[in-house]
Amino acid sequence: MEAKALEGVKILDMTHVQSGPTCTQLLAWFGADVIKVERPGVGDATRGQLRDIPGEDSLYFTMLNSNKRSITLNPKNPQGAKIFTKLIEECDVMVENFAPGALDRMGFSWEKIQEINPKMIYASVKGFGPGAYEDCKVYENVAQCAGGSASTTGMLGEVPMVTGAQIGDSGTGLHLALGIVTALFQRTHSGKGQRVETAMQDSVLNLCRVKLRDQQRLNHGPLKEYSQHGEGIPFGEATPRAGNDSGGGQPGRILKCKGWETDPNAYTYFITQAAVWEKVCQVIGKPEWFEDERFKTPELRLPHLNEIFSTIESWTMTKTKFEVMDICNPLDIPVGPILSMKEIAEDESLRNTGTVVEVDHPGRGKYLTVGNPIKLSDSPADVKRSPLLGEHTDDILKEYCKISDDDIKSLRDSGAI
Ligand code: CAO
Repeated sequence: MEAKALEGVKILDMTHVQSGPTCTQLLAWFGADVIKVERPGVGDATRGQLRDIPGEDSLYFTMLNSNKRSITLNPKNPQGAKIFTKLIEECDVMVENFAPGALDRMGFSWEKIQEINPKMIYASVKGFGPGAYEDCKVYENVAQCAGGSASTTGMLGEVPMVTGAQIGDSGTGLHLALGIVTALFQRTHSGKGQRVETAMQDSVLNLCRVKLRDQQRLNHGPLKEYSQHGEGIPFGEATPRAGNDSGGGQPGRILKCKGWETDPNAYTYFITQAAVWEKVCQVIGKPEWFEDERFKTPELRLPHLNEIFSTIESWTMTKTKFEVMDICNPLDIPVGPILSMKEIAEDESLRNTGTVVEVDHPGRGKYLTVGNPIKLSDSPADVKRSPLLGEHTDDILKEYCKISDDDIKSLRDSGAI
């Protein structure tokens, strides 16, 4: 078998729910040995959440815990604490996303972990960084709101909106994974471990930094590329909700396509990129627009975006979203169909690249999951099903702690595993 990029790296995975598991799943795809520590008899709460098949691990769990091994262990039990200490000695990285202080309450503070293993990289996700809210428990949508995303998402004049993309959870998990591999790299020359911390609020803000850009641009005048400017709606003090306006300097909108009356996803995103303006005029049957004084430059077009896009929409409504793609792509006009999750699940090219993968599970049978979106030519990710609760407890205890079958039995009797 080919060696993987992170082969030999041992991860003590204390994560649960989504943010932490996203991170450790990535590390597992890159070849790390990820040992998921779960509470005996209970496990990660998501195993039982949003179940579609009674009694079986939920898709919520199975889609976030591929390629990991599961050990049940209670570090609060005195014998469990000894095993946990041994695992800290043996591993390179420990990852957790418990509520603030939970690991300290288990008796394993950062200071204690460093004492046990000075080379340990200790990585954690919390909702907020140090400050007024550092003790708060945080879920996805709270992070989206506190990170500035919700105030800038949605339609102008309507309520703030959270997005379907899990930028708070999975976004933070991604940031954490980068922090871990960076710390692993630094350890190769420093010889020391370190602490890696990511706050969900910070990660969300990092992903919507263009909105903080616009906040500062507002001090110097209106944001001319926002539709509201063309509509004569004055700006307030803060970056407004931009609807479906394009985030960059090239105006774009979501437009109806053939079938929109019955299909909620019969839409396309259409960008009137300046460089292809002439082609846009031609393709929508308005070649005269190219000479029209009102539309001559991108700047001149800004106050007329409603007229421009409603005319383009009259054209897109005569085509399916895929026909729009087929016609515009060869002309370099940037468009994108609004794909439903059903269409994504059935998309052949996503299957071919391993981005959408079918996996077989002993309890639930076949299910789809999202594979590694980061493709390494020398370290391809083979997606393996998520582990059953405690499936690898005995193996890991023997391998990492050299414990005999008899001792495993007594550990089990004591509730430590
Ligand atoms: N054995 C024994 N006890 C265990 C255990 C194990 N293997 N694993 C966890 N526990 C215990 C913890 O020690 C903790 O106990 P105490 O509260 O008595 O110290 C308890 O389980 C629950 O931990 P929690 O407070 O983290 O869990 P919660 O369900 O109440 O909160 C969440 C969930 C996500 C809000 C919280 O963990 C959090 O804010 N995490 C940080 C931010 C985060 O990652 N949010 C993303 C959520 S979605 O990805």
